[in-house]
Amino acid sequence: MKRVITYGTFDVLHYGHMNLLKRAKILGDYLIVGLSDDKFNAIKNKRSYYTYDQRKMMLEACRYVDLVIPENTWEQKIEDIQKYQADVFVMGNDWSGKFDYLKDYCEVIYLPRTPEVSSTKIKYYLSHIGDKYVQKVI
Ligand code: C2G
Repeated sequence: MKRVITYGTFDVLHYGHMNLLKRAKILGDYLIVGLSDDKFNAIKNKRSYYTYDQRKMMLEACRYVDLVIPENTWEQKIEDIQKYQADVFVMGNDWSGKFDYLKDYCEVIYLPRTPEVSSTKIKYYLSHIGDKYVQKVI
């Protein structure tokens, strides 16, 4: 069984996330997602709309995801790769090069990010939807 691992916040799930998860799953047979917990989000200067438990529940409902584990630190990836016997580490290419050190432990693949969509854009659009000048920003 080929095991794939990826990490992220996955707040306000959208088709860019699904596109990443789908392509990551296609690279193997089993997909593990390291989901940033609320404290780690603060370290990443991110504020999720949904809590960790809510984001976890939604990822576990996704057909491409086999296991969700908490992401608490930047440093846990090597230990996770060894613990979960991951063969492939996958991230969107906005992270290109940032995790090349993991090549000593598994294959590292950066997939093209889906253009035009992000949780930030969605949250901005929804919070400004009443503004008569807001353009569809997604
Ligand atoms: N992504 C994508 N296309 C988008 C938006 C996101 O391919 N339009 C990908 C990102 O590249 C990432 C994954 O979806 O691989 C999750 O994105 P985020 O939830 O924004 O995660 P991020 O904040 O990048 O956290 O240790 C790694 C970090 O936890 C990554």
